Amino acid sequence: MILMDNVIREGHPTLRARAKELTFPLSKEDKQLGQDLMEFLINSQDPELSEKYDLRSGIGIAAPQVNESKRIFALHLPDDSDNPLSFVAVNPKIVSHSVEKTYLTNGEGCLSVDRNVDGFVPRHARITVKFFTLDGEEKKMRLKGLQAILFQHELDHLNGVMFYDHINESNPFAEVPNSQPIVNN
Ligand code: NB4
Ligand code: NI
Repeated sequence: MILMDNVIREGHPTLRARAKELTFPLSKEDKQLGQDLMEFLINSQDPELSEKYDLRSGIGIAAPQVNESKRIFALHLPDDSDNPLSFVAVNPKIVSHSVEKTYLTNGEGCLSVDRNVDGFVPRHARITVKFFTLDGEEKKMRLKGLQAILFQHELDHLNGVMFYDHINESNPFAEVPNSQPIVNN
């Protein structure tokens, strides 16, 4: 079971590495890793279990965050405007994206960052993605809104990119041209 002690924090070199692609069929260990990432998200969103195990609540987590430099992550947004999202993605990629941008008006956080970093994180508003399931089935889907932001945040982790790398250094709240902000919290 993944606990916060298993989550590496900024400064750890694994968070800045490009993670390795997985090959199919997945090893038992890699399948287990995918299941463990999803289990962490479910536990972290359960009021009793998150309290019991002192978990920070998450809607996504990527393998490099548990010091496994592999191209796999889990997303779990069960009640996102009657459009639930929950899957483990292996070797994920963005095949196309909108020109329009989006961002969370309250900014982003990260399980690997123990501080608040203010500022807008510009993301593609809509993306078409491809990935493989743990069983090696290829999926293609279109994501928008928070789901699109979440996928891009996790894909960044596989490429050694942190959310604050995208924040305008001189003005963290600078207007994001051609964007549709998402008001959260
Ligand atoms: C990834 C997200 C940061 C911004 C927006 C939000 C939460 C994370 C990080 C975009 C992606 C983790 C992975 C939340 C959260 C809303 C839904 C359902 C019920 C509580 C939960 C709280 F927990 N970010 N945490 N941060 N990351 N919304 N929600 N709610 O997930 O570092 O790389 O349970
Ligand atoms: Ni993160």
